[in-house]
Amino acid sequence: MDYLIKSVCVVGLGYIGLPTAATLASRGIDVIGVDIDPRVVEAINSGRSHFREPDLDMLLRAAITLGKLRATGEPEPADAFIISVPTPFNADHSPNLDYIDAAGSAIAPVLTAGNVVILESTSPVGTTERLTRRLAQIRADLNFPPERFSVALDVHVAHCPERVLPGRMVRELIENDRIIGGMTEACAEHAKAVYDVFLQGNTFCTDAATAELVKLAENSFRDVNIAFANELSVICDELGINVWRAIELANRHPRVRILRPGAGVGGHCIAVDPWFLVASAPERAKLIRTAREVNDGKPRWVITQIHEHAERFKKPVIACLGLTYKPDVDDTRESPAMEIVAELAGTGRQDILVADPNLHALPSPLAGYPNIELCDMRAAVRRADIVAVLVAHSPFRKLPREELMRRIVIDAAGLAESWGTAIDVTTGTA
Ligand code: SAJ
Repeated sequence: MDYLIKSVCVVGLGYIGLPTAATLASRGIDVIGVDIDPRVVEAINSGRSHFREPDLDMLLRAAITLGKLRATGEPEPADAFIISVPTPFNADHSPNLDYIDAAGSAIAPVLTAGNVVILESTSPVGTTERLTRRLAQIRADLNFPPERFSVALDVHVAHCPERVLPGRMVRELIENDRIIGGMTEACAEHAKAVYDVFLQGNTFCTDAATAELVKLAENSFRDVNIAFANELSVICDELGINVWRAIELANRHPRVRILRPGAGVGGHCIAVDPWFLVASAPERAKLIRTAREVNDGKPRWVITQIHEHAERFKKPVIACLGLTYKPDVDDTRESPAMEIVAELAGTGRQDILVADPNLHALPSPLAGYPNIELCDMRAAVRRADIVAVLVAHSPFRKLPREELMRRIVIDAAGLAESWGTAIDVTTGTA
């Protein structure tokens, strides 16, 4: 069956919703973007993205200028609905589905027969079914998918998890393969019609629960692999071995691909999603839980290393290089570097100089500390007793080697190789 998609309502204009909305609009679809934050709505309607992402501003400006994208606070009728709202976790690591529930309640009144509703937010297994039940409850006049195959549905529902990498979203959105999990086969086919509008990658259809699990498995796979690398870095430090060199050599094996150790795992995906699997099967998800714990423990280990070196100074000046959750982005959410800087500053025993080429101001959680100063990376190194490299931002590679050689360098990000080896470097780099 052919499904015609002329208009799409995207609920949640964040890191995924906005690039998706702009991409659909760039292909001639009439897109209504919905966000609960009026500042976001206003910025988008004036052609500005509220976060930095390569090429997104250009795409967005074109969509707004052509009149194909309009942001608003309330959902409006459309052929298809895409829900891309956050799925955080609660204090006990259980998933918080409030935003998805709220999005379901918001779109339900404007649904009509012939619609498809797509959940893109990363979700615990069973969430698409939960969303379907909610929609069916509110709209008893429409026929929604039951758990088993059915015919003559009024509204199709599917899960199509996003997979784009921040920093490369605009390209990956079009090029990456996508998994489409329908509540029924027809639901998956209908959702596929939406992605056929812009997708160059392949689509693979399955059921909703499998699609939910696949997305969680992808991010857990990466988390487990990074935990392995982080554990190796701690072992290597104890044995006096350069972990970066060791991993580089191990990866020369054709079937070995160890990821990079670091100051910890941050962001709103890899540090969050594995917990959804743990919450679904707490007794079974042993490895996945341990990986989370290993990665969450890494910032503390880096802090201990810094403190050990700081002991020899009366009031040490510590330059912390990098604050964001990963290299070459401006996103500090769940950033291990933020955690490290806050903890170091909190002791009050040291002055902290923070340098991050992607940030123009200290993020609010750090702004209140009197002993943290944001400064240029070269000035930070020049003034510091100890240099802690927390994020491998590209510009740090150009730091003058002679300046670094006169300092204690604690390299949690693996940049020492780019400065040459004759630097007193610690933390898993020997
Ligand atoms: N990290 C390491 N070592 C590595 C790679 C990453 O310590 O070798 C750290 C990063 O520094 C960062 C964290 O892990 O703190 C996550 O970074 P990332 O680049 O691995 O992933 P995200 O969170 O930016 O995006 C991930 C991607 N998932 C996968 O690669 C399987 C992306 O494709 C997903 O769309 C995204 O999660 C998401 O939204 O789920």
